[in-house]
Amino acid sequence: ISWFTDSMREGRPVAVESRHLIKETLPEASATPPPPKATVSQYACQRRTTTENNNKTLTDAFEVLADSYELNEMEGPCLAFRRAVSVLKSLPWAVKSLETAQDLPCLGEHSKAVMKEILQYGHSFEVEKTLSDERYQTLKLFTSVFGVGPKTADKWYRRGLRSFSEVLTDSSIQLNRMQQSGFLHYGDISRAVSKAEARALRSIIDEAVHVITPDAVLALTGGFRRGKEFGHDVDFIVTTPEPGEEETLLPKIMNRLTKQGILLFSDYQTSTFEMSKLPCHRFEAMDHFAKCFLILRLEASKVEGGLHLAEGDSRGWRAVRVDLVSPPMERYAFALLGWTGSRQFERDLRRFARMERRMLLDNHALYDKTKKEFLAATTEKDIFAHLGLEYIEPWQRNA
Ligand code: DCT
Ligand code: MG
Repeated sequence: ISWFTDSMREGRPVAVESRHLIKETLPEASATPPPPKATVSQYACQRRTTTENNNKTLTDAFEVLADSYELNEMEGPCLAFRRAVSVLKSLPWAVKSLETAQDLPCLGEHSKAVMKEILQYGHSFEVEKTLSDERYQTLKLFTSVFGVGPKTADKWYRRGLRSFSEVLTDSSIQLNRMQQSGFLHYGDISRAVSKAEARALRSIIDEAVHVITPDAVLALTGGFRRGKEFGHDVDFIVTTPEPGEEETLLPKIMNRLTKQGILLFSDYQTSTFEMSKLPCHRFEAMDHFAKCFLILRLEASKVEGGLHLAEGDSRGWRAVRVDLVSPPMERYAFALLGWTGSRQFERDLRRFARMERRMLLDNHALYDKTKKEFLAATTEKDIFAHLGLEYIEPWQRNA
């Protein structure tokens, strides 16, 4: 019948569009078609996931286990729980029983067992155990510091350190510049950034970049572009139509922010991007564009409705994490798609491209392995079209 697409016949679930079937055109044999079941795709890039989460109890629990596996460098089980989380976040309904979750993709034995416990008793023994585990608690605490990753956290833990004060008073520990700033501004940068604060930062960066190049392009990306109310940082893409000029843009912006007295920390990474080195066949955590990781001083007077501060905090300013990335203009669409996220949405876009289309997608380009050529794109819509995917709006990419 007509709503069965090719990939459904092959057993691969795809998002199904409801079509108006004209009765007369249906052949006799299919007079009683099976009820069209709303198939949920195994790929986040074929699902629409808003910020509204109808299964928060379950996803919070799964995220604890995913984080725990990640901290123990067990990639497989970590990814399995991340995928399960993502599927649950996409549902317009709350899972109330195992039966209703039966046909959902990406739910394995383990996640179903945890789900069963939560649905039955309201909590999961394994999740509770993880949350009270000393190693989990300590690694979570240490990795919450800007500049401290799982490796460093584990090193400190194995040295017997359990608290910030123990780390800071241990004379054998040499904190790098990023970690020093991480500790210095810990209170502020572990506090969520509000949408109003993100807007204020946008104005500050916008002013800076346009003083430098009037035809500069600035885009808010990351969680705020996806419509989130709060984020852990604010992500921007800045570029200019003048080829090569984007390479000097970030140092110039940082210079200006320094002169304004609002640059509290910066880690600048020059571009290592070369089109001739593409396509990249192995997975890389970071793209090759010029970028900087900043901590900025944001004044209350710049934020509509005031700063998102703890009660009783009357400093009149706060520190905020800001990331700037500067791709060449002709790579803009790929960078924008990559930096908009979510991480799971990006993972599944790349996986879908590779598994279903024999294409390689990253923040730089899209490569067709069959045609042995790069596919050009000036907008995100072009990239979705090349992949044969329905366009998903940024606010529907909260996978
Ligand atoms: N990203 C990427 N490569 C990385 C890290 C991130 O392409 N190595 C993308 C995916 C999401 C986006 O950049 C922004 O990253 P985050 O700020 O970490 O995520 P977020 O979705 O903006 O979350 P938050 O709201 O907490 O900042
Ligand atoms: Mg972000």
